[in-house]
Formats: sequence, C-alpha cells, structure tokens
Amino acid sequence: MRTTDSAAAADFLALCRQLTALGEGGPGIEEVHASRGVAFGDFDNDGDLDILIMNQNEPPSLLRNDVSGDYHWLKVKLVGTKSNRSAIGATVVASYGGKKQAQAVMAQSSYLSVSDRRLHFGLGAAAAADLEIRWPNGARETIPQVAAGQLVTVQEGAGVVKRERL
Ligand SMILES: [Ca+2]
Ligand SMILES: [Ca+2]
Repeated sequence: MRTTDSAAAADFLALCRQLTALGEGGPGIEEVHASRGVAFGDFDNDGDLDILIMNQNEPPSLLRNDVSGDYHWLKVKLVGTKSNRSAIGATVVASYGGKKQAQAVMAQSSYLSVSDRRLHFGLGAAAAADLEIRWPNGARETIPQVAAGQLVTVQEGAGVVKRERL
C-alpha cells in the first residue's frame, strides 16, 4: 500500500513488519500496489476490523484480520427516524475505563470507498461502554453500560432495538 502521507506510511510499514515478525502479519500486508482508496469494515462478521484497499488497475486487496486476543470490542449500528435512515452525520462517543472514543457515520471514507457503517469500538480490557449518540438533527441520546462483544442496533429515539452476538 502506498500513501501520500510519508510519516503515516512509515508507521504503517513498521506495524506491518512487527506483525510479520510475530507471525501475525500474513503475506498480503507488505505487498506493494498503487492504491487509491481504503475501506474498513468487518466483512466476515467475526468482530474484528478488516481492510479493503482499492488498487489502481488491479483487483482490490482484502486484508483479513486474523489476529486473536482477549480484548473487547463493541459495534454500533444506527437507524435514523427523524434524521436520515442511514444516520449519516451521526456521532457516537463511547466511554469506557476512563477513556472516550468518538466515531462518526459517514457516507464515504476514502477515494471511491465507503467503510462499514456499523461503528466499531475497540474497548481494550473494558467489558462495557456508555454510549452517547449525537444524531444529525441535534438530538442526543445516552445508553449506559452496553456490554462488549456484540453488535447493537440503536434506533433514533427508541434506544437499543436489537442485540446480535457475532
Ligand atoms: Ca472481521
Ligand atoms: Ca478475524
């Protein structure tokens, strides 16, 4: 993968080499392509993020995440009712273990790419998170102590309407 940000590329390559040295990188992570876009998402629904890279004049590269570990994650899917149904423009702030992490639902993420609209929060050792949702129309909603290891669907104004173990 090539990027126009040389510092970010150097960091990414260093991470790739560390993963390869640990036997966790796989052969695809160090392949060189002329790439234009990237999308992040859990294509195989196993709870971790995978990466799809759009290459120039070549098929895309799918980097499947097979790293295992004991850390927790939480996925959040938003469904707008008063706001747009895809909840594009909404932000979710997850608070856990004294930390905060914010993510937004976006219509696109990179050149000719769109990431999974199910927001993915890595929670580390925390087994639950408090969620604050800021809907595109300005409304706010809080959902305390959402357990890790699941995909929750939150409908605007109705809270969690579905819980799925992946
Ligand atoms: Ca995955
Ligand atoms: Ca995986």
